Amino acid sequence: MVNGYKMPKDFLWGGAVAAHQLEGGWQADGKGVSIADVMTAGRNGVPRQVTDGVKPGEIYPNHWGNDFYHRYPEDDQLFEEMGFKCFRTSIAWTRIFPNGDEDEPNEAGLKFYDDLFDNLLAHHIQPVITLSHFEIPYHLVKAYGGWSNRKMIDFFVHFAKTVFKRYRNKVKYWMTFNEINNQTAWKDPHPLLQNSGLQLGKDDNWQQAMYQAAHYELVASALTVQAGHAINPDFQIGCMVAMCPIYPLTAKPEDVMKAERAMQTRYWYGDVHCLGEYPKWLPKYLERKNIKLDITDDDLATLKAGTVDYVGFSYYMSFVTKAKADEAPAYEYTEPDDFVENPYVEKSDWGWQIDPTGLRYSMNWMQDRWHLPQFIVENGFGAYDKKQADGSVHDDYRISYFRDHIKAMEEAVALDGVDLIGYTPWGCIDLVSASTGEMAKRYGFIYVDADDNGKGSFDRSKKDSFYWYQKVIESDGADL
Ligand code: BGP
Repeated sequence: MVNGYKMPKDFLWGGAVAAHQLEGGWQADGKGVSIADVMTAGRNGVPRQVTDGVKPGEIYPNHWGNDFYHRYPEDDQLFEEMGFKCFRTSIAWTRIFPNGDEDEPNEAGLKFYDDLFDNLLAHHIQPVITLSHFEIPYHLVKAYGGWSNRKMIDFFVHFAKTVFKRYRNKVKYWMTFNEINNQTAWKDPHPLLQNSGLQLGKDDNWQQAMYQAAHYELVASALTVQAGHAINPDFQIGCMVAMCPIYPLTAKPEDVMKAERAMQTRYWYGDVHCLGEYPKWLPKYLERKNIKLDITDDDLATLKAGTVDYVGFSYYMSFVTKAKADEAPAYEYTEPDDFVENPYVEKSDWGWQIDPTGLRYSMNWMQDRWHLPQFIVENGFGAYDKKQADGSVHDDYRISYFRDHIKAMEEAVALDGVDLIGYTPWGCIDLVSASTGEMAKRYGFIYVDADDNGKGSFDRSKKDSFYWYQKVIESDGADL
């Protein structure tokens, strides 16, 4: 029914990346050490680890990324050739404040983003900026315990105000914390703890620590939204939620209740960001778990006054859960313990369940719950690509993933009335994987000749999906 549907002319087609996964130049021009710089590569079943400083003999893939720091003029050119209207990246906090707690910013770091944004704009591409994408200054982790400390709010807001003022005429769309909700449901150790910089010991009450960190991040986000609007009333400042809808495995009422609790556990962050308040079930849950949080009345007023302008979200897959035998009446959801496989969908080589309908379902769910415009700021297919001698890559699997998801996105807009700002596929140019630290898990339309150990020419070449996406943008999404 929606075949040939055209998205509006001002729809923001583009691509997405994050500073630490592609820039490299980890010590360039006065940059400080971020938590991403002390994250090892995950190898042979061993997950990525945060080491106490940079250790000789370890592999730290974020030190080189795909060398975007030095090669962005060539990359921006390729993005323009694909027809990008926008490019989502993040600002590495440690380029601006190397330790995170300084008063004065590092001018060379600010200049790097000035040059990058100017170059993008010269190519008719508007930057879309995430303030915190899985990296905080490592000094803040060591000296303050990361987001376990209320002081982080001031450091973050100071960073945000600094870049808001500097780029007030270059950037309109901002996001505060990348995938903020990928914290509370996951057990330690998990690489996404990079966001919060928590370093938990085995005996720590990880839920206590994560809910507290989440609260401080949400307060920081709300203050940031208010500060941004004061600096430029035209700013659009969003949240960024990792959206993986969770289905019940069966129609058994206990499974349905479990899935509802799972959705609450993963998406209450969105309630705070968009509605300005904690959902009613959460204090009850914290009380049962004996979790006591430092939340002041001022904090609650801040959350109410700092709601976001739009919902930015990533969508890769859906999850499924089912009730355990003794589940009722508490129903508690933890990842990955409560995952079960969906018998109806295919999976990627990394076990990510492929579910385009889940994207449309999610967009409807968020629209009904949060009543805000949406921006799909990540979506994509990680795969092992094979480069041919002439540099080409025949990635029909990626094209088919995108075709199905863009179709579902267009159905949500055309048939369900979702107000959608844009679509920026993840890793539009190959970069380092956040979860595994591999280069081999590739998402790009543009191939980068580098391996997991940072060896290779780093030359760029166009995959088949490059030409396909070019055609999609050119036809406003009609020609899939
Ligand atoms: C999201 C992150 C990105 C990104 C992507 C793909 O969780 O926001 O940073 O990397 O997922 O994940 P991965 O790189 O682990 O395949």
